[in-house]
Amino acid sequence: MNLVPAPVRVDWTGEVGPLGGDVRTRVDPGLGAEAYRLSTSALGAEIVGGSPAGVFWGRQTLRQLQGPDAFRRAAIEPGPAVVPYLVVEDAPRFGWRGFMLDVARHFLPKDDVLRYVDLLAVHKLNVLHLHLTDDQGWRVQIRRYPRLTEVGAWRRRTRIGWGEPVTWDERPHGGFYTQDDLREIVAYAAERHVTVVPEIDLPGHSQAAIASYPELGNTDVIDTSALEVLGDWLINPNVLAPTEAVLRFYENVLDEVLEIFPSRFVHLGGDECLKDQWRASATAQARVRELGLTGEDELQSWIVRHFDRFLTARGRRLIGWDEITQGGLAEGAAVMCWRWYAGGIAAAEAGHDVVMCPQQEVYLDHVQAAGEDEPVPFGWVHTLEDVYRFEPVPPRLSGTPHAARVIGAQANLWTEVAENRGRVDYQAFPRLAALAEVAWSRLPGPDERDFTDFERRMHAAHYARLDALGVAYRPPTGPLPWQ
Ligand code: TNX
Repeated sequence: MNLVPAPVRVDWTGEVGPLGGDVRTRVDPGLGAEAYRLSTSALGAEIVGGSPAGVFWGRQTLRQLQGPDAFRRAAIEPGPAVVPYLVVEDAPRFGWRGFMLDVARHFLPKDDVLRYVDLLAVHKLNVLHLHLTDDQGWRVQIRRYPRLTEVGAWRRRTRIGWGEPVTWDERPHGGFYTQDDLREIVAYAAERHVTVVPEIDLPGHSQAAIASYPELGNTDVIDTSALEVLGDWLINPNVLAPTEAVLRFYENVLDEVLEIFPSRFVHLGGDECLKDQWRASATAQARVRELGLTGEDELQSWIVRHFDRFLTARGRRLIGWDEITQGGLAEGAAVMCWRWYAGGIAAAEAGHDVVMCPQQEVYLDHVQAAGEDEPVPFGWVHTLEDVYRFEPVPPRLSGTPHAARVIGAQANLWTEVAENRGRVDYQAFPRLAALAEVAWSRLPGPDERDFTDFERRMHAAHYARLDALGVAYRPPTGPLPWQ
């Protein structure tokens, strides 16, 4: 079979023929929520799903059986596709099969985001995590605070890549999504059983917000009115002030964000918050004393706990990068583990849900081959094979009751060096296909995984599907599309 993701069970009659007239679908709640059973014959296809999502994933498999041309926007061959006559019974391993797209470092127009929803759905990935705010840009319209996009969505210049010496693209860059744009993305994704999880990063990675509203920063330490939306990368010392006024501001922001995004999980960042300004700030230090905290880590934790309660009271759940475990993890929070596995393991053992996306394994902004021919030499080498051998449940959790706390796997694509759709495609594919199979299928352990078979299926079918979809992936051989 040439399926990506690989099915749990396939009974093939050995016959191949035209797919008969109709595709009948029905929901049987007796199956797992996202599970499906697909049967094809000369009489047509039947898809039984445990839910509408299950039916939808069954449709994706049927499309795979129909051949690469089924992935074009319009049919180029008349008549019914030839398919194998078979029964597939399939169900996902994880409920969270995610892809994070950083639209803050480089803005991607709405159409490109919608196209990514389609690409996720083809791969049976069901979470699009949108990194909407960072030092370099604020991309979501907030009616109450218009300067967040009037000022915060634009920067004067941009560092080119990660190279030294630093060079600049002197053209302004920016853009944002209106609330209606985002509602459209959410609705389009929902039709494809993809949940859009918004990320509002705080208290670090907030310079675009501070440049828009200087009172959000540590005004007793630096002149925040002089800050601009950042054009450089790296970790930034300009973080939010830990004051009640800043909490209120972000509550108001979140009120509007929750109206747009129905997703149960809301991502509040929490990564790479440098605490130097808090150390130097009399206001922050007074807050540490007043709350009886041991230091700045607990101050961050206090902010996270505040928003954990805020979101819980509204029927939502907070998820954040694994730094939110520092200083004590908020009661209801889930952890997105990016710095190796330790933070995720500790959180799972303490009973918190965890999504695994370690930068050592699945950071798609990192290069995908050693040598000279990658466009920007950034990060560790993660080949297609490396991503295929990514195991979201680490050995220490495997076989224990805590393993169930790992609710999913995700690949992250930061866009410092992926400045347009072509570059995003190149970084994402084909590695996202490997991640999709890891997140969907119950594969053997990393060392026993049959990468040769995966590669064979890529060559036999999946590269042709990506071609039909117009994805500018990194080809296994030949000239590279970025050149
Ligand atoms: C770390 S991963 C970051 C991002 C960068 C990325 C580059 C994470 C939570 N923070 O801000 O873009 O490294 O790989």
